[in-house]
Amino acid sequence: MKLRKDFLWGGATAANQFEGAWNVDGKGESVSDHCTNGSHTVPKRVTVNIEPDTLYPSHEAIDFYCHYEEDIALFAEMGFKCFRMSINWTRIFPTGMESEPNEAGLAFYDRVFDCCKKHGIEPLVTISHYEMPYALVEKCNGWEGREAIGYFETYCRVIFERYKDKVKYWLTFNEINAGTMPLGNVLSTSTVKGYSGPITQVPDSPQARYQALHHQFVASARVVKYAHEHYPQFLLGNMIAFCAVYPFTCHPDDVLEAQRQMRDTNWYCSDVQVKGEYPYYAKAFWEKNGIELKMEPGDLEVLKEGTVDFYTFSYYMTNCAGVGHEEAVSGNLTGGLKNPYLEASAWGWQIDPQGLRWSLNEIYERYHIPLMIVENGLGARDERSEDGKFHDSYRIDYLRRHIQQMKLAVEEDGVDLMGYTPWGCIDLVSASTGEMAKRYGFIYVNKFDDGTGDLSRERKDSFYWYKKVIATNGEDLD
Ligand code: BGP
Repeated sequence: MKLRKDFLWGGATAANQFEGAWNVDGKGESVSDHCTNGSHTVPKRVTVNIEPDTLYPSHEAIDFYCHYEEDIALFAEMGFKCFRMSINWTRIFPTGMESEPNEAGLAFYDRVFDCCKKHGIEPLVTISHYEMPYALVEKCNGWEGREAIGYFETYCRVIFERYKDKVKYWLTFNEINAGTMPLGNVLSTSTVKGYSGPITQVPDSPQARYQALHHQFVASARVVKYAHEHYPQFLLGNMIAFCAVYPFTCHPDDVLEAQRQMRDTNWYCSDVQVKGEYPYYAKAFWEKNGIELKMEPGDLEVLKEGTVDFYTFSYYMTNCAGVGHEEAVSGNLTGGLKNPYLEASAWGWQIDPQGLRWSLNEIYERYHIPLMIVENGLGARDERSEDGKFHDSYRIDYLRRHIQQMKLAVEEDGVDLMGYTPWGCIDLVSASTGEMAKRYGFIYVNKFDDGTGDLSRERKDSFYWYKKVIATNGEDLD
């Protein structure tokens, strides 16, 4: 077995983290536009009002809005077959509530998709990637309000119809399982009405958050169902921040704790979106946490009818779980216990290539639908070398080891994998910290944490390496 001939090699981005042009051509404000910068040690803040003299990294980001032709040409030079990007809801519906879409916003994505087509690149579009209109935060506390479902459906119907001949692959919500964690309040469920302060200290209401998550499940299922009925050529996927958890030891307490965390953070969401129903332990979970979900007649049916065609996920690290152990580490959305066998990135995310093979098998065994890795990569500081170039051998090493394990999962284990789009293929703003210094790209962008920089683009060593990887369909990883 080999990787598919039409394997979707590419890279991934999100509108709020790279487009900039936050208030241009009729665009409204998204929840991301209300987030300041931060760092590994100082959390970013969300603010009710846009404060003067405060840096909001999404406002300019790396200005893909004006550089898209240059950037897509660079992706094409690397041989990308696929480009994961998101549509900024507020470019299409500035407050989320208009009855007519904003033509200038629609026209922008026409230009982007046309440019992809010119270069033979297939777009993979995330419909909602941490970009809810801020006006909906004010109106209905983000996804807690059931009316958000209808606004989302209107948005989806418009973009489906407009781009039906240009886009085949769609993901409904980025990392929908962020809603299972308090940190998800800001970017994911957007349940931050009236709150200004650090994103780590939002007053958390599990009741509101899980209600919001239920609304996202219903919204996702409704639009998947609608797309299947009207656009049979579309393929729709879910998107999970796969938080792989190992037991810290073989003590049964640790094994059970790891199982609990796998359920609560991963399977709870993907069971709904892939199997079309809440898992059997959901009821006990709600009871234990004092959650009373309000469901309307038809909700459970639509979850059944709107299951996804493929499963996508982000994979950065693994964590350990157990009872009575101490040394903690951070990670993508969730932290955990330090694994003594692994090293971590400068931001404390534990690097575990074999964990990717393990995760691919765990997921495929459970669902048996095609998988796609839509985020993976190393956030690192890049320093210019004396010869003026960026020699990012550490990034190449990280990606090489992950691709090796990904191939083992396909070639030795038989997992059905559609593609691989590493995160931040061009340097962009970090979602968790708002930094530019945490770089993932094959392409360096001259933009810094204080907002300065001329936005010029340069190829790093990893650019040439990844080009060779794609050209050989993953055979040459040297
Ligand atoms: C995921 C998000 C992305 C992205 C990535 C890397 O959670 O889907 O938006 O940012 O993580 O995380 P960070 O930017 O915090 O390093």
